Amino acid sequence: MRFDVITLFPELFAPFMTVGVTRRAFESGQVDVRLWPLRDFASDNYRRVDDRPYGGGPGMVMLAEPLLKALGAVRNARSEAGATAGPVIHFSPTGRPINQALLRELAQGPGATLLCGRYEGIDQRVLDREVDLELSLGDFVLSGGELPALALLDGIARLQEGVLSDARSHEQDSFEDGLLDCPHYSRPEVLALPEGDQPVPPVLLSGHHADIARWRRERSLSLTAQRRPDLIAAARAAGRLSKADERYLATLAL
Ligand code: 9D3
Repeated sequence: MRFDVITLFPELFAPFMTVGVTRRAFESGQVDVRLWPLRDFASDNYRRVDDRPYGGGPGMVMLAEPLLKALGAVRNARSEAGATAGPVIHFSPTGRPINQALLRELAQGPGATLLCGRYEGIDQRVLDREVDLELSLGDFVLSGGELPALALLDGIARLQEGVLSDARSHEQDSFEDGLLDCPHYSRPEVLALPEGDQPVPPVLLSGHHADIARWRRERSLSLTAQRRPDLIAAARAAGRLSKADERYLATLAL
């Protein structure tokens, strides 16, 4: 699949795409990322890409014309390469929150064109004419859409075939089953600390696979109930909680 990224800061992308488990997906072209520096599409001699907002107020607005030119160039390039157009996605604090279901959907499609905003936002007429989907990384304020775009690309890259060595890593991910992940431990068995020793929970050393699975499920349930009660409600509504899960949840003092 192919992603075309329109950004004022293309140099931010390579450092993320050349490290870690996702590197393979990017370098093999499984996830083919093309960068389009927005300033190259500016019309005037100053390479201007922003201006003051009509109606006044603080901050600057990204100009429609460079964005429309860049989007046109991307559309032509995708068409010439025989790539499906795919959706145009704009990253914005007013977008709908990115979640794992959306990443799974995009991971099965032809890719997308990613529009990274800076400043206060982009001219609304570009959104009205060209944008299919507005996405947010969550309810906090960033300085632009590049990190959200990288977050989306990272999440999609790790869903590609052959990226995670153990295929089952997907299924145990937080959110793949709708609950937060359980805690993990590795060597040494006892961590000696000034405040006292911290042993690994004995059940994990017991070799009793059913007991270990039940412990992990219960840790997931209690953590999710404490931190993300909304996810418990969603799992319950989707019929993803067993009778044993419900019995355990009923024992928790929340
Ligand atoms: C004063 C109103 N601000 C909205 C909270 C203006 C504003 C702040 C920051 C407009 C744009 C931005 C830049 N942010 C993004 O481009 C962005 C973003 C974010 O800030 N948080 C979460 N997800 C995203 S996706 C793009």
